[in-house]
Amino acid sequence: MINEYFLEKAESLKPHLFHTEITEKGDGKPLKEGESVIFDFGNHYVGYPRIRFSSVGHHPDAPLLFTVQFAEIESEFNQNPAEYHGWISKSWIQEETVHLDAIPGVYRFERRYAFRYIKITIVSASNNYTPVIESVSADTVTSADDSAAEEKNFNEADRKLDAVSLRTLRNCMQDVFEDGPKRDRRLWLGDLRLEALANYQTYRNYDLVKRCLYLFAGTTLEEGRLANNVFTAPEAECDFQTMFDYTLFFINTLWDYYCASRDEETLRELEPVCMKQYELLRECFDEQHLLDVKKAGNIFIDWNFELDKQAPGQAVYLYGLKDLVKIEEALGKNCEELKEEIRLKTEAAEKLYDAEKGFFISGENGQISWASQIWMILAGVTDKDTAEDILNRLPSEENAVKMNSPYAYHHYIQALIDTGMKEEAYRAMHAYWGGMIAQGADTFWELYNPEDPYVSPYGGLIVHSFCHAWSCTPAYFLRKYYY
Ligand code: RAM
Repeated sequence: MINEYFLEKAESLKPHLFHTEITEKGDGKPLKEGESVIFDFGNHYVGYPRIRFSSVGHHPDAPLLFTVQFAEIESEFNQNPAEYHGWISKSWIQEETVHLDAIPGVYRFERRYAFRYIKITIVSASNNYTPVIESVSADTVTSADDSAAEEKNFNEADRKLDAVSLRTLRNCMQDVFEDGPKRDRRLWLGDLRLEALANYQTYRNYDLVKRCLYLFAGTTLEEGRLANNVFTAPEAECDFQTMFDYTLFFINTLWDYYCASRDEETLRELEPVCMKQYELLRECFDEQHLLDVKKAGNIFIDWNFELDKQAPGQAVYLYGLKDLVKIEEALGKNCEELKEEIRLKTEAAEKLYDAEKGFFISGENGQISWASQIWMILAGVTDKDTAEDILNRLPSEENAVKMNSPYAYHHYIQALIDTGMKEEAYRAMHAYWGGMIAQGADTFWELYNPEDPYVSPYGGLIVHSFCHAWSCTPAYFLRKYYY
């Protein structure tokens, strides 16, 4: 369903893009067929590259054919695109084979790329000339205003963590808050929520969050259900898929936006969208008030196919509803019914706590996972002491299903902080995100499991995004809780 009024609002909030020109010079060496050269720009960028060629020998009498690969991290070049057979399209692989007819001349890419490294391989020239790469440049873009993020008196390790987080967020801030500028280059609800939180502490581009909220509200599925992501080109249109938890996060994102901006008009206009989601999702529970995962459909929580989603799903529902109460109260509405719903679902959630095991369990097989503990704590199902006890014992619980993404880790850090375990949170944050930095990350990655570096929900690392916005939240934590 398209809501023209909401989409017009979103359109009027289109961001200004800041452009920066970058250039790396070639070494002047003529390149024979089959030879390659890698240009390193020293940091991660998003933009439109161009390559300037000259040649030695006679006047070029045949077009130059060459391949260009763009990599966010250098080890992407070790992955062979031909060996990727995963379920996500290989069209995401950043590789092009192109012709240049007039030399000397410049080849310009119309498509936007995300890269630090650009590798050029000569496929074919002719016997009468040899190409030379004069330079590789790019018109780089972001809607983040670099001058807006406040300088803080960070120690060295925190400065690095913050800088890589900012680079990640900045490069995902384009026409909307993208999930990743390499892939999927679009607006996802779960990602938006975390990007917005980091943005309030850094670039403070409130209008971009507002635009994204209106894009979701302006393009819903039947009955007004929010999709899990929205396309913005050629026209705004939502995807056909939903996720139970992502739908609820619209409520949290709107509330966070209101707290940061105090924009009551937006709160008022989008409140009915939140209520609609509640009306639709409250149907997904059984008579015991427990989440019926079949009715709930897709629940994301983390990129982990082993994970049982019932307990964390139940908790995310409460987490969403608690912010819905705040929205209703801020608008002076009666929310007794909502509070009763929270009471019933909390009672049911409490029953998922297995006193013998000392953990929340999920699903028919009573699975123990990090995600279940974390979400139950975030949803306020436990008291502080129980939360602290759970979080203290969790790392040594061998059988607990672990986390694969910085997205899941974000919630772990938040749960520690909410429980008053700020020091543990600080250490965990440095250990995890610092692990990516130790491997040379200029921007944080979509997936990172230190114990399983090759873990991939897609079937290959070559389609992973290595600048993924949901991993940018150390900047949020550091700035909000530590400085
Ligand atoms: C990935 C996207 C996005 C995430 C979804 C669930 O494909 O990149 O970051 O929100 O999955």
